[in-house]
Amino acid sequence: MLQEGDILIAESGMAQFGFSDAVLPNSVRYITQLYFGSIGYSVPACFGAALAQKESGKPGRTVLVVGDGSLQLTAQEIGTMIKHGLRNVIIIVIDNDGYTIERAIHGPEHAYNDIAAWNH
Ligand SMILES: Cc1ncc(C[n+]2csc(CCOP(=O)(O)OP(=O)(O)O)c2C)c(N)n1
Ligand SMILES: [Mg+2]
Repeated sequence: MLQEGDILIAESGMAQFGFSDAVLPNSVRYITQLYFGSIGYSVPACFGAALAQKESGKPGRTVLVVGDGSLQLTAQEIGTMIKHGLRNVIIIVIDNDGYTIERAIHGPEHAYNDIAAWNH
């Protein structure tokens, strides 16, 4: 689905690992953090990227892929994107019922990996 001129942002967690060896179309820019950086970073990063993209006047979308757990830390920045009238944003939420990457690394049963279920 990605097109030339798009910006792709992947949050820490399954999104980031999933994109680590992806082949992207020409001129798609990719933003992520160091592995296991602070979750929640990607939503305000999406806001900043989409605002800069809009002000550049060039075509393209800002596409965010974010886990359901990370999204809950900084979801208010979706409101900021709406406030600024950004319509060039696509947000894909990996809704997998919590901190899946942590379950894979530290064990599947720990309750601290469970999050509140949101109706995305
Ligand atoms: C501020 C902060 N708290 C905790 C962590 C540890 N951590 C890294 S990935 C992750 C889980 C991310 O869950 P989610 O966004 O739902 O992605 P999933 O792996 O489920 O796709 C956590 C808790 C972190 N990196 N930063
Ligand atoms: Mg998750």
